[in-house]
Amino acid sequence: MARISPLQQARSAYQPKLPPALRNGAIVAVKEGAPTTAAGDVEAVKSLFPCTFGSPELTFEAGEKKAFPALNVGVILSGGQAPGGHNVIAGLFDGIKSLNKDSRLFGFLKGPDGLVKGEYMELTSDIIDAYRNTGGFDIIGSGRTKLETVEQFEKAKENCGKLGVTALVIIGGDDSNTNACVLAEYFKKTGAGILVAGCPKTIDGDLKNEYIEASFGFDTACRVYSELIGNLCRDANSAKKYWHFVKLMGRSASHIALECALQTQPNWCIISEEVAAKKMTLGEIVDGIAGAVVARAEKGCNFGIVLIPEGLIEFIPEIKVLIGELNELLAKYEGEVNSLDAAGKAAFAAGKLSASSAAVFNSLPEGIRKQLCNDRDPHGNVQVSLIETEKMLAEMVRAKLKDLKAQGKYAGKFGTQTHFFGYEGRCAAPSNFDADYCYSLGFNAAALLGAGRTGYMSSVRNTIESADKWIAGGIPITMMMNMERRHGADKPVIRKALVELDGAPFKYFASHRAEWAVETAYVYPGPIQYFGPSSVCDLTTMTLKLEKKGTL
Ligand code: FBP
Repeated sequence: MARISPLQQARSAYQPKLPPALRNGAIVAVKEGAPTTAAGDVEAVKSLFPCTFGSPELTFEAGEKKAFPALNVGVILSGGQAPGGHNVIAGLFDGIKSLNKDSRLFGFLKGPDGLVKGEYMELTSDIIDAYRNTGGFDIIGSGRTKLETVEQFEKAKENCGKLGVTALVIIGGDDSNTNACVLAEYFKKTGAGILVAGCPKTIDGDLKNEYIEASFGFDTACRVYSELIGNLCRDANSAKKYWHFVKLMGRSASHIALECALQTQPNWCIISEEVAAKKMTLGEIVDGIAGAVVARAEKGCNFGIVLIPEGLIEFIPEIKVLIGELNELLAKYEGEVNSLDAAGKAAFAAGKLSASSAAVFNSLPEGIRKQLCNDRDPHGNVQVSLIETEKMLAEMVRAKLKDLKAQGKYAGKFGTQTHFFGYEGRCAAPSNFDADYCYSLGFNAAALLGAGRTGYMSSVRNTIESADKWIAGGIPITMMMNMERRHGADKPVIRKALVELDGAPFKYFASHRAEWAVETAYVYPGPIQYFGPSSVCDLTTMTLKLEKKGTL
């Protein structure tokens, strides 16, 4: 038998908590709310989803136990890993077994590709038990293939048919749940008899709204990064010789950076959404950090911590325009650029950009120019995790400080270390919050399927309270959609939830950051605790607390 760690062994016995509506099993009484609309571009979304658009919001209450036919369900993990994915699958497994003990669960391998290629494994109780409360997506693997062609949908239908699968659960982020919605629409339109439900996953925290309070994995990932940042804070304050520039994952929104700033109180944290709102230039961002370095140097503190959201580069207005032009160019000249290396692509693009974007492009360090021309992911996104903004900013701040020194305005020392925290947190063992939340999302997805609903996302709400007050239900995925430009064309996608500058989490940060910039006010959260007093084990994120209660 494979060796497992003592923590994993002890943790496998943890029984995640469920909302009261699901404690009797996944047969529920369904309360329908009002019909829904879309997050934007209503008419366009409505015309693309005639069969699933406008479905009502759903709230579940505990149902009476009754006979229910056995259900064959397929499950897919899609997109980037997030702590708790295995618990979603465990919850789904237990949920469909509670409907009927003969229900079966099939895991399609390596993401949506497995569904299209018919690659799967049956998930039996022995397999599920080995993965309860563990991090990672390794039970069946994940992938980023976009489901969008009729050929793919037909293959999916055929492969489900072979297994007698009449319901699918797609566990993913905004792009993957968009896939779920497109598939639900196609299956309904063609009378395939296959239901589709989605579960909100992404460490980025940007798949949320009134009904989806958090995407799973955000809590655990932020705790892991905050532990590491706290450790860096302590190291910086011990050695007193480095400024640490830390880039934090989060492709677009800055929720992770903001949450980590709230947990650790660093000297500086850039919030991309603020950069966009204030139309800040790269130069202004650099001036801000350099200002903090100078102010701390005057107090004799030649060390500090700077947090940088991974998606920053796309929020700097001049660079956003540049990336938009690059996206169009790389799509339009696909045939010509495909054979070129990154340097060749950068040279090709430089010659075709507008004058203003060419000026911005040429002002960037060579490495960043190449990184901006790297291949897009299958959904058309720039792969921001490959762009080394932490190094770029550290170098630009160094150049600025050199100027200030020459002018006699700075006399400190500036040593830097750069870090990127992303992959380190995506497969951590889920915190109690994520273990409970994920298990509930999966079990709740079984309830959605049991209730015969399709095109819904599993929704577990009121998560700021203990699980005995959690509310289970479903929200139509079309309700979260709008149209966006992808791969040079307008596509329906789930609207990303960005950091709101008038929201309580940002306001709290903004009201403290001037003090944190100059003082050494670090907080050291330490590692995730799985055993011990509830006051350290059963925490929610500060973001959620501030969003729901307005205060900490
Ligand atoms: P999802 O949106 O699929 O959850 O992925 C999130 C993420 O972890 C981002 O934070 C990051 O930019 C990206 O995935 C990295 O992608 P990859 O795993 O392909 O390197």
